[in-house]
Amino acid sequence: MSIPEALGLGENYSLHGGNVDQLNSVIHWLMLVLFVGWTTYFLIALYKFSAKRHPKASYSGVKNHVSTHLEIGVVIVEAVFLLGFAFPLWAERTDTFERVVGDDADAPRVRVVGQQYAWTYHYPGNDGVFGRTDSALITGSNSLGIDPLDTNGDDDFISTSILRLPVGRDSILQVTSKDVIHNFAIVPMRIQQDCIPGKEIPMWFRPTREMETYVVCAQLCGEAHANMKGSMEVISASEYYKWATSRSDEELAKKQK
Ligand SMILES: [Cu+2]
Repeated sequence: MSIPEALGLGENYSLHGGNVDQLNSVIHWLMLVLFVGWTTYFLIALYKFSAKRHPKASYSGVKNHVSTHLEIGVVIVEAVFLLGFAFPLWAERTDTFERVVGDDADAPRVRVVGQQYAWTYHYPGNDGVFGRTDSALITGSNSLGIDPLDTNGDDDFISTSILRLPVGRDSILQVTSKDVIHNFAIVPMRIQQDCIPGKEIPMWFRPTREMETYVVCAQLCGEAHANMKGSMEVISASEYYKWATSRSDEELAKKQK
């Protein structure tokens, strides 16, 4: 059984997810080695230095430096994992999204807005540009505060029930929140990101297979946090663009009435 299986992560459905699983596995094996090592040391110490064998305590203690060297070794190995592997792996998921847009101007982009206790998805529509949003413009009928005066927003559409993305394309999610800190997590895609009010944080990934799954909130955000689940669907690119175009046309027709 592999480590991701043992952790109940399920199958990976994203292009980069193999690297996340690999790092996760290596870290867990390292922790197992440390756990067994320190437990063994603890048991030996209990036996060797018991009150029965040494009724009088030694005040000079251990003279050699083996444990110091061991600890420095562990710190170095952990620093290499963190700085050499974990940071670059994550930077690739967030900091390089502009390169994705540069390579593929049509790359699907979705604003993901968290609020207690639901997710709303804001698609930029056919023009690929999000309309300006302002929390001061939020009303019952304009839940994301899209500025009606900004023409970029005329063809924007919103999905409250489901996040749809095309298979085999790099998709960029821009994650934010309307109230408290949430965390948008898609476990089969091996990706997640904190949603912070006032900030829009990008993350991107490429789904490799068509699938239906769910997204969750991975940051305790209030009493109904556990209900903060949403559906997600990865569909063929042609189906996706057909859906997105028709939703966008609908919105535009509504505004031109
Ligand atoms: Cu939450």
